[in-house]
Amino acid sequence: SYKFWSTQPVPKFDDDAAAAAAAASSSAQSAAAGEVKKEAKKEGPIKEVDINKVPKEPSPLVAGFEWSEVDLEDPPQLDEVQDLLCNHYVEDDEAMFRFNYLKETLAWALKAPGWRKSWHVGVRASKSRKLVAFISAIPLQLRVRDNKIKGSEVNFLCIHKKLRAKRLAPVLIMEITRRCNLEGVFQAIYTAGVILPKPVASCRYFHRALDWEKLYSVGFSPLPSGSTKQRQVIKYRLPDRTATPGLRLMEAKDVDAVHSLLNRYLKRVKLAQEFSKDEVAHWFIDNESDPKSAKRVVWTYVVEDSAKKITDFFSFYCLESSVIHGAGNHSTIRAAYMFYYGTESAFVEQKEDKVLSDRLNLLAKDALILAKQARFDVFNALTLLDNPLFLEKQLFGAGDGQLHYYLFNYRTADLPSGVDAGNHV
Ligand code: YNC
Ligand code: MG
Repeated sequence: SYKFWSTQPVPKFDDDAAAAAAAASSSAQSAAAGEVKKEAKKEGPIKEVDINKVPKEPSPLVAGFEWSEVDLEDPPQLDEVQDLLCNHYVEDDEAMFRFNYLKETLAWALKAPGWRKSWHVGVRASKSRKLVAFISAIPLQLRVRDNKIKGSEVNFLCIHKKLRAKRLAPVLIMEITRRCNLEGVFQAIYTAGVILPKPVASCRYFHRALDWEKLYSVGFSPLPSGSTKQRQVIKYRLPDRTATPGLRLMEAKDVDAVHSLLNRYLKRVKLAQEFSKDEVAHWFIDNESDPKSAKRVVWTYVVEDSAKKITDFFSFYCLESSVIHGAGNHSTIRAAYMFYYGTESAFVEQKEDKVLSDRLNLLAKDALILAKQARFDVFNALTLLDNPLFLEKQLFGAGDGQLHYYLFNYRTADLPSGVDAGNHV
């Protein structure tokens, strides 16, 4: 029924996506689309917003609660956000594991270039001052097919477990919308594990064990019937050293080359962020130089050839999960998430992606080796970008989790089954 979402500028489930695509592509084709029974809806914004009519003040909260911008530059306030998320954020369907963002990861995700404090929105209990809910946005430039959109990415919507099912989420979503609108931003991208009207793409999570025994002992990995623990351990064993010649950690001097390669590589997909050089430096270079540091958030490796040209890069970031009813030795799982990558092999004329597939398998295997060296227990990846070219070969298995991608106030035809979206922390 979607009492809230049916009032918002998002496509309905029965919006005719094929007609939207046809209408977007050419007038000749939209004439053809006219033959389809439903009216062809145009690609683009769903609702025009008059910035002068955007309320200057938030709508009031129920008695006992108040709005509170969170200052993430103030360590105790960053602690409060981490504490809220660590106890109340996303869990798997069986409530066995819950995302546990490091403070460093939160600061990285929420203080991307152009960030503003007014988009880090908290709700506090008036008496105790306790932070009980949060929602955030960061600015970004999106490209949907050939259209560029100045938008935002909304993330970290979280409500304390004791305040659930009280219709507070719509209030938070309308407040972050108001704050985006005030800055002239009328479109947004967001992801969720739940189905809402209406995903533009849907991805599945895949997992590749790095420490199978640990994953088995915390209940993350099953023992397949007909296998033994020892055989599982052997199956996931990795070489000690990486295999790609010229592979090294990305440095500040690589920003131009990675920026060029990343944006060219992303042109191959229909929905992606467009990165500025500042954004490349922010998202790919960690302040922590030691690749084994426990405070490190993101790892980016480049491949430099003998002519000193950067031919490839890949990256992964750290996101731990806490083991909710951890009776055993382990209270957290350290997961590396495949982030962005790019390779000149994508631009080689080739039959059936053979060159690209071989190259990505080499790079992905090195990513697994490096993640293992950085003490990760599992490597996760979604079915997006070119990931399906290496997932099976590198022994990733399909998980239960889905991730749906959504656009706010923007209509476009569906993207082919998820292999076609940008990444998301
Ligand atoms: C969700 N994840 O359907 P209807 S993802 C959006 N995203 O509305 P109540 C959600 N909407 O069906 P609760 C949602 N989950 O009546 C539920 N909803 O139309 C909808 N979990 O509200 C739901 N974090 O307050 C329903 O529900 C309405 O108390 C019900 O709160 C929900 O960050 C939630 O999974 C998720 O903390 C906050 O369960 C709570 O259950 C919780 O009665 C654990 O809400 C943590 C969790 C979500 C992670 C994420 C992306 C959020 C995107 C929000 C949409 C942004 C739109 C763009 C705005 C900017 C526009 C510009 C410009
Ligand atoms: Mg609620």
